[in-house]
Amino acid sequence: MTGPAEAVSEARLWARLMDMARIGAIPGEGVNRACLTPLDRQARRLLIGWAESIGAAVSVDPAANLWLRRAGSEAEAAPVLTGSHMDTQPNGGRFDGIYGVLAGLEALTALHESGTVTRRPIEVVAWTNEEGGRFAPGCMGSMAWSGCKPLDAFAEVRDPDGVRFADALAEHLAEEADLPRRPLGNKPHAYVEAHIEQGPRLERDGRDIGVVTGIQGSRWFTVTLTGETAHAGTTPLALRRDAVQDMVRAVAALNALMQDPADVLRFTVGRIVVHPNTSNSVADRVAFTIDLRHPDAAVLRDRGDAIAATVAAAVRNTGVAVEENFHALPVAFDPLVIDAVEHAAAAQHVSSLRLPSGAFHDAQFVVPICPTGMIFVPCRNGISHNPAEFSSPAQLASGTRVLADALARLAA
Ligand code: HGY
Ligand code: MN
Ligand code: MN
Repeated sequence: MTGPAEAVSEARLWARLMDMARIGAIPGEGVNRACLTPLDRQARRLLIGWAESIGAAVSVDPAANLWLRRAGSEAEAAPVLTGSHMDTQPNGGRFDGIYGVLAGLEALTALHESGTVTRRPIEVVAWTNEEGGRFAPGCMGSMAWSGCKPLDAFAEVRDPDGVRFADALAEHLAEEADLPRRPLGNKPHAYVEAHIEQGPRLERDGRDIGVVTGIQGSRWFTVTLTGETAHAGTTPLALRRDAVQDMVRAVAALNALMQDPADVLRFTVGRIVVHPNTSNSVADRVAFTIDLRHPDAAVLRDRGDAIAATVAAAVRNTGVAVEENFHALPVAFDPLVIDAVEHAAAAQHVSSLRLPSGAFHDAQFVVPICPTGMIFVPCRNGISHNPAEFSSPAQLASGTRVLADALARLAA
């Protein structure tokens, strides 16, 4: 009798990952599959078909989080939860997020095929909008589910085309009206999420599995500078209220604020929206994003809280508005799950390394609800949020076998 880990199929997992990678494929083997879009729904239908083929029960909650449930011998026992997200960055790769959902499905399939009965039910969740690429911030589905934020706190967030989150969600739920519903929030026994590392540690240290110890904190801001538009040819510079020039001054000042000789702090200006965005008109408005991360909550607080004053002191002649729209505190994962993952890796005779996560994940918001942890697999050169993102079939299958083993342990 094979155990669930031995029943994991590397070929089936890889084939399903490649099937998903075709939904929203972009040049360079990348994927652009935003949340709450027809592409997202096409991917979800594919997943649902596979889940139903092993008798898993499918349901959707008010935040459009998608749930696949495998029964346990004790129906009322708190389930063991795994999963990740199916949405990608606009210029994303084939593995970020979707790997954890398909690894969860593969674990359910392996449990099914090995005839393993677990006491606890096991659920796989696909969280809505983890990336925050279309609607900022990320992790809306897991924040709504965990009660970190009420779902309607996101209603008025608009995507680059001006679509309201509430409208995109309503349209999505209407398109999936045929699927059973479940309420927001439940109390799992434990949560384990499988994910590519998105960093270089495992590959550099030659380890197969990352036993994730926690996640650093993240804060997102949008800074809006408002000046006055003018003719590029006739307006003297001395009379201009140029939002682009003030953005340059503001970012230079923020670079100084965010100095860290140890290179632990992460400060990114990744999105800049300029109005009117024409070559021969002075910009009257610039909105730019700040993504600030650090493992120490105090550093995150002090540097983040200094942003508004730093920008105000740096600009010359524009109005300043700073809005914070995401604040995920650093979290430490639970020894119950860390140990289950470490023991599962040992049982699978693969090498492992304990390490923190530089990327944020939905797991960050599950921590207050139940014992939580993650499993990392190596990714080539640590590249992610990039079409070149790659993990090998063997690496992905190894992580999935450890996941199946850990889930079986926690669900016993
Ligand atoms: O941005 C992040 O850390 C995650 O990969 N979305
Ligand atoms: Mn991810
Ligand atoms: Mn990501």
